[in-house]
Amino acid sequence: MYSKNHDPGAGDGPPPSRFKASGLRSRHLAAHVVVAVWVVLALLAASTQQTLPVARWLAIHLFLLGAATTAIVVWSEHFAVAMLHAPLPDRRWSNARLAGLNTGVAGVLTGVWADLPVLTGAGCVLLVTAVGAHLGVLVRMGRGALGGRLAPIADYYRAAAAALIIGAVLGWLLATGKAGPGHYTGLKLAHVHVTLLGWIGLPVLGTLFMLWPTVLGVRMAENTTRLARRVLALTGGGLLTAVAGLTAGWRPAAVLGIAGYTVGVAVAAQLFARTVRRRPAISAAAAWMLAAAAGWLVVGVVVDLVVLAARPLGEIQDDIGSLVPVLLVGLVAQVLIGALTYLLPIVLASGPKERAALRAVLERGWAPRLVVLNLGIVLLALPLPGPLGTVGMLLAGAAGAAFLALALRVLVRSARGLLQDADKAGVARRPAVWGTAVGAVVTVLAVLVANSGGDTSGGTSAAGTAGAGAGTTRTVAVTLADMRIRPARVEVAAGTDLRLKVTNTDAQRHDLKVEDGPSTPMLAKGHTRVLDLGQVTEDREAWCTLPGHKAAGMTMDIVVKDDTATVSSGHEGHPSAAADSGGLDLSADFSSGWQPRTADLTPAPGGTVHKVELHAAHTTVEVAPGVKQQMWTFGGTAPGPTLHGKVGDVFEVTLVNDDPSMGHGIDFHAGSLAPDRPMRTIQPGERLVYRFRAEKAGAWLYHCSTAPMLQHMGNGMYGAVIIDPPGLKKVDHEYVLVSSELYLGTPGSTAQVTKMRQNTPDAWAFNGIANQYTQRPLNVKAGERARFWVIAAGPSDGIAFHLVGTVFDTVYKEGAYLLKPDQAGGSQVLDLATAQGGFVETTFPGAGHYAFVDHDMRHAEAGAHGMVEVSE
Ligand SMILES: [Cu+2]
Repeated sequence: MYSKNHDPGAGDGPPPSRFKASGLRSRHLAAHVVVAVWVVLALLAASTQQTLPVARWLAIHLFLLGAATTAIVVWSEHFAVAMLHAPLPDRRWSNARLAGLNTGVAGVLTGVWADLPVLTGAGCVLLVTAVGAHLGVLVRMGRGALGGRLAPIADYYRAAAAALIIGAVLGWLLATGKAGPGHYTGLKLAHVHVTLLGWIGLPVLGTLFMLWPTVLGVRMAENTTRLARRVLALTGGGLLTAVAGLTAGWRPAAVLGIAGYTVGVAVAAQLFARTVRRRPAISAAAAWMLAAAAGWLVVGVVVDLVVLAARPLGEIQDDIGSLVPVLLVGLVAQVLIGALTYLLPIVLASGPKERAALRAVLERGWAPRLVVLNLGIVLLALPLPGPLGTVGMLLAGAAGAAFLALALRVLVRSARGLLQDADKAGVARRPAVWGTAVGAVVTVLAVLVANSGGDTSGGTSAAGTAGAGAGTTRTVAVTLADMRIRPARVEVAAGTDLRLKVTNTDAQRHDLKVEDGPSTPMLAKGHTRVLDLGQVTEDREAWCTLPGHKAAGMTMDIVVKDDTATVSSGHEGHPSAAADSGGLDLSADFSSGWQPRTADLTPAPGGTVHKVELHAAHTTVEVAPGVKQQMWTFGGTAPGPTLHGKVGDVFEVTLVNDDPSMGHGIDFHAGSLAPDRPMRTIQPGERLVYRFRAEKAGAWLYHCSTAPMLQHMGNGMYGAVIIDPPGLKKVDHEYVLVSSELYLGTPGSTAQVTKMRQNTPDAWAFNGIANQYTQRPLNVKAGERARFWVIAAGPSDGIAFHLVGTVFDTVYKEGAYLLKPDQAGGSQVLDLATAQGGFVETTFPGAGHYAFVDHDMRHAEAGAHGMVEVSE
């Protein structure tokens, strides 16, 4: 079929085969050398996966964006010419497109590797421009061409080019963090699907309609044209639906789209199966490899469909991610190897004799290679323990390297032929080229082998999480999830030996790299590694190295503070150093961007059943001006969210333990039930449903039910449940103030626990933050009526709530009114023992600044202080 085309670059007279033209041959040769170089680089990157986290990304993109894209652009243009019976496009422009494409790819890869977003963007623009031009050529080719029964196949290449453009734009959004953490998951899934199933899958599928019968040496089935059109409608349309659905985060559309794609692949596979005849194929090696590749495509899309259908998008990233190597090796690498085994001899040979010789080289040992490759893929695909996965990678890598060696040999042989054609002097360059090729392959294998055993050494760094008793060692628990590193900021005194206990609680993999310091390997969900930073003397940054994750906000600041007052409490073994609150400057400014916690009571939601999900976790909070402290939280805040309802309402609280390091439970004072099951401690990752009916009105405490409760409550695990008494009148303002003590320092450290036991808090607080309403007062107007719900969360101290300059005309304490407005007396203080609650009401007589305090002055002067600013 190739000889049908007239080649304007072929010189005088129609050549017997246009590939004989040395210009075209050398062009294809050059293109394949470029492909081979990308593959070698990809193998090198893959072999360093354990040591360089970005290497996995780099390996995949070197292979798909470098090698596969170059091959697809070269071959799709080539096949489109053949199938449309179109004239060859201008060679110089073809070369320019290819050069632009490769430069763009190099720019994107270097940009991500070196973290240069501008370069990534420029590379992306160049890449999209080159592929756009390629698409333009394919479209124009269709217009002027005679067409043929294979013409629909060119549509696959057009659709594929469009898919790469979409994929590149999505990839750019991801790599530069423009996607933002909220859309990251959906965009990433869309990117993976549009590139793998669109850019790679569609041209492979389209080409197989023609290549499969050609390789088998049989006539094409009669209905191929019709079926090819139908398959493209199913796969292309399905993919578009799926990508739109994934981008929008709407799973049903994604499932529907991939179902369409799967049906399309099944229709094509059925046609290919029917094409098989009982006669020897022209190249049995190529035929088997293509068949195996098509098989992996079927496996890939079916698994993808099942995963998409079964689980929410946020949870499947890792599952889809593990499909990538399978499709990469099983489909793409195998199709490349199969197609090249058949096509390279046709392209490169100048006659039937040479073609047979080249084919013999490429098919050498093909059956064992096929078995080894696919065995490797099976090991990679199955969820097997680490060493077997490594074996799979080694097997697949060995099979790939073996073909690469054979292909290089053929290319070198052909290049030598070209050189001899061009320059009759015929300097034999074989030894030099061979030496380089063998060197590259040996290097790859050596690095692969070296890395396969290196995995065990990583385990040692996970040992020893305790501070070893050294006075200045501090271990900070760090979690990676939702495109965030928590805490986002760690403050230490200069010279502290800092250890980060890094846990990934996310469905997708992350790592943590410390500037000029150590980094964790890729951590799967639930995996933990300890990073020992040694003595920290200057500020450093840490981040997740996965492309796009840092830009999307996965960063952490390690800040060295000389101010020992707020920090030394974090040290083990110095309980007295900062035990008094004298070190806190409560009149200092809060950090810029700090927001007070609202004191407004949110109106009770409608309905009588309130469903709430509370996540137990660690959160770093600015608990006093300029003082950040790791808190143990319900729902990310301390106090946790306030629940509000009326008598008879049912609360269905789902507690989820997101804390990777310890168990938590919950106890709602507002309900009465047997504590045994609902108040039990749940372990990291577990959840429990706590259902209670609020039979009685009141201001109730809830808190963690796990021992030691002093620590769990003292570190922030408490909150309020407000159940309105029947007939409660509406007022102008309704506030909730939960009072508590603050204990600074590493949660759970000896120093902090000692302060809790001795009841020597660093500060007292309303709603978790010392003096927050002193600096950001509550605002009311003169004459307005306000209700203050107060709960004493402790863990140890009660409160004497007083509002300077007012008299309470209403006092409701522990389930009953002590005072109502129609009574003659007034009230000055709402006294609450630890865990009690109630409310008071008052009206503000005129404009001014009314402080509210815990009238225990030790507490008021150390943070239990706020302000109501009354305006006219
Ligand atoms: Cu707890």
